[in-house]
Amino acid sequence: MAEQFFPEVDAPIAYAGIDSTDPLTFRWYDADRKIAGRRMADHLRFAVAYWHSFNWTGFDVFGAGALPRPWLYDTADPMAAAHRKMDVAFEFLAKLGAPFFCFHDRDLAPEGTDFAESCSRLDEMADAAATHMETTGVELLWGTANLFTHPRYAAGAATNPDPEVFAYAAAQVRHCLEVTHRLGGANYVMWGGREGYETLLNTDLRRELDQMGRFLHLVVDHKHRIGFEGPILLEPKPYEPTKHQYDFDVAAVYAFLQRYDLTDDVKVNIEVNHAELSGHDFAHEVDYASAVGILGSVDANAGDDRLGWDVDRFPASVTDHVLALHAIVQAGGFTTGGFNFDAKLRRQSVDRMDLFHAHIGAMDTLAHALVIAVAMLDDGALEDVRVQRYHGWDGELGQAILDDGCSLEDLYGHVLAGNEVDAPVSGRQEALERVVARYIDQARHVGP
Ligand code: XUL
Ligand code: CO
Repeated sequence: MAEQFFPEVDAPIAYAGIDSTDPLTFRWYDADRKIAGRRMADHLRFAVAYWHSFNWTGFDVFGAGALPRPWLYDTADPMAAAHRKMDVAFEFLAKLGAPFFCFHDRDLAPEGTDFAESCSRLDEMADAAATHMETTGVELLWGTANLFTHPRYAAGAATNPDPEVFAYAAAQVRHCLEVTHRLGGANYVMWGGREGYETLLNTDLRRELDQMGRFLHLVVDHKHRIGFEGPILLEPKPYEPTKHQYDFDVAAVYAFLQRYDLTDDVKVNIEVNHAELSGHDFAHEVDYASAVGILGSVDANAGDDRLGWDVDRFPASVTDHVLALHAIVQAGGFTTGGFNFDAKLRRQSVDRMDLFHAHIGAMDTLAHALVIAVAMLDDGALEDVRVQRYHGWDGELGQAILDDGCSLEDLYGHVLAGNEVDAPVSGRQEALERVVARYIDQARHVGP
């Protein structure tokens, strides 16, 4: 075995109960514990993101980073560095006890001097990953092609004005999808970071949308051709890097999928910080996706109340996640999806162990939110109130309105006949906020 990068951790991080003061233990995440009919691990399906954790030095737009990632600084032999990075990544995954990882093609293997070399490098690293996966039992939640870093994609990939760039992106996705398939990936993700525009002055928006629809169809066709069973997931984000991204939010993605007849094969990967950038709560995006049947997976992270950009913090607020967990469990939970930590350390977090503290904390945050959400669902704490609030729709008038035979004329007659509206009923928001607060307080009594 290669030299250990995290010698401080000599066994997988264990659950030690909510009173544990050992920072290298879980206080809420108890992988095998059954809750709402499933193991906690199967509800949450945690994944570590290869890019932020192993492929990022900590640089920001104002300066270089200094995170301890020696393989990123020693560029003499890029493939040796890629293997070293992978050894460390799987050491970390195994010691953390995360069941999944996610990658971009370029995270695993550096781009070569031409496309063929890029492919062979990725194949070599995929073979190495397969061996690591076998040894550790770690699985692949999803793979994705990086269609945004290289300057060739400055004006977009699928939406590029140059069809040669479209072709290049298609070739790259074809290869990455096959690698993802070979590694047993449960999903394939596409984040359209540069699929949008900087200015409408030079943009044919209608044409770009058609190109994106065409691209997605090519990907879906290929997925069927090779027998990849997981869904293709689009990842909504309103802007950054571009001024406007077409996959703005879940609603925009759903409209796009309907227009191009892709709702059978494509779902969404919802990222918390992206939801916030689009002006929504994370729970809104989850609820919307669930309502229209395209909830796929989640990129778990957190924004910052006062910073209007994609800061990708590790999630630390239980309260912020309770409603989203409630919606996910209520929707039947993840099928192929999971919680991928698309989150990065702060630039000053330069101790090796910070990566453990970040992930352990994030896993506990979501496990804690899961426990609260399940308790509320078990008691119908919110659901009973919701059912009651809409009960009129189960009655005679509600059913008649929903019936195709009902006209505006009928309703005019109904009201004219003297059916005045009763006094408005309270929406009870503050009372419900108290209910949620009570479940949060009481979680330590219900477990885990
Ligand atoms: C960027 C982002 C990406 C995608 C995968 O904001 O979230 O890391 O998750 O390309
Ligand atoms: Co993401």
